[in-house]
Amino acid sequence: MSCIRQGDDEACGELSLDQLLSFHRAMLLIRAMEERLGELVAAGEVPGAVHLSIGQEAVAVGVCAHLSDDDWIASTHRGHGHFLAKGGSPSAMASEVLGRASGSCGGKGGSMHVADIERGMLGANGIVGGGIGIAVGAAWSMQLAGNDRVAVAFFGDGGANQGVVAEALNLAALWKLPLLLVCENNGYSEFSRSDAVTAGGIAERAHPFGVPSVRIDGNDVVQVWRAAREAVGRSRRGEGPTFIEALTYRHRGHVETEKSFLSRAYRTDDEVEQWQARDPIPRFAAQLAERGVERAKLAELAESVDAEVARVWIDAIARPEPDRRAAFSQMID
Ligand SMILES: Cc1ncc(C[n+]2csc(CCOP(=O)(O)OP(=O)(O)O)c2C)c(N)n1
Ligand SMILES: [Mg+2]
Repeated sequence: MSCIRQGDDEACGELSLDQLLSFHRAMLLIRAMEERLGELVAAGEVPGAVHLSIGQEAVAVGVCAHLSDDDWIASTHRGHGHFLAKGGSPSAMASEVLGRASGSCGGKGGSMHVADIERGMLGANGIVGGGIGIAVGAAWSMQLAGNDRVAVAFFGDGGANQGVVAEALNLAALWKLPLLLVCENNGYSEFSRSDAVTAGGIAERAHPFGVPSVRIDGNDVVQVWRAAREAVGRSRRGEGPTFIEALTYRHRGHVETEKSFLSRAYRTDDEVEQWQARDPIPRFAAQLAERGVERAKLAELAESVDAEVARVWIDAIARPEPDRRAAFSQMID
């Protein structure tokens, strides 16, 4: 955050004011979409389990800022942020989550399967670690095609314990695949603390394979952007994979309905409050304000995002469900 000047739209050092504001807008969009989604879940309007990424927006935004529609990402069960940061349509996501025919997968997938092939979003995934092998395959296909595209696998600290991570590191290192492994370490795997189920450091797991790795503050969008810039650059130059461990926190439960079946709390109010104080969005807004962006401009941005999001959900709710026969049709020929 060394160089932001109001009115200066040229790249100033690393990032232009326009880019910085676009990061802020993208994080606000994810936050507002998921906050409304949480309300709809509570109102019983949403079929299937819903995992919100509120608090983790900076990782999706900082990484995807480097990607075009031609690059691929594979996501997790907590995938709305990845979908939106990759350019997926908020309307198509809202419809999908509500099981409407206008959804990005025709309403067949729901929250855990939001996908948009045109935008290079290979899908959220209900299988923990399931996106990792898919991203390796995507990276290999791009290497075979001889282009400079990259693939990103997002996964959690729980996902980091799946065997496929070692397999991915091995193959990607050996074949120098254009792959980013991005572990969103939010400290929990469902209701288990990471330190109760995970041995040693996660970023360090890349070392034996000779894969460069870095542990970063995943609640600082510029820090994420910088780490991803280096990793994406390396992959585009044909220098192989990078492993990023981004430390972050989910403000909400593992799954929206968890209070209805959990008998006791698995994290303290104190801990949640401490992380809320490091919320990536107000933190970034404060950095922007410090460097001269008027608070009124930031408020205007937030209001316009809120208005857009309200319209998106109202429209999606009014959309029809799929025809029953669509259950037997394929999405991709
Ligand atoms: C292969 C597999 N094992 C177990 C589960 C059940 N499960 C769903 S989410 C989850 C926790 C995942 O934790 P993490 O990877 O840290 O992601 P987070 O929920 O924290 O974003 C588990 C164990 C599953 N969906 N798939
Ligand atoms: Mg986790």
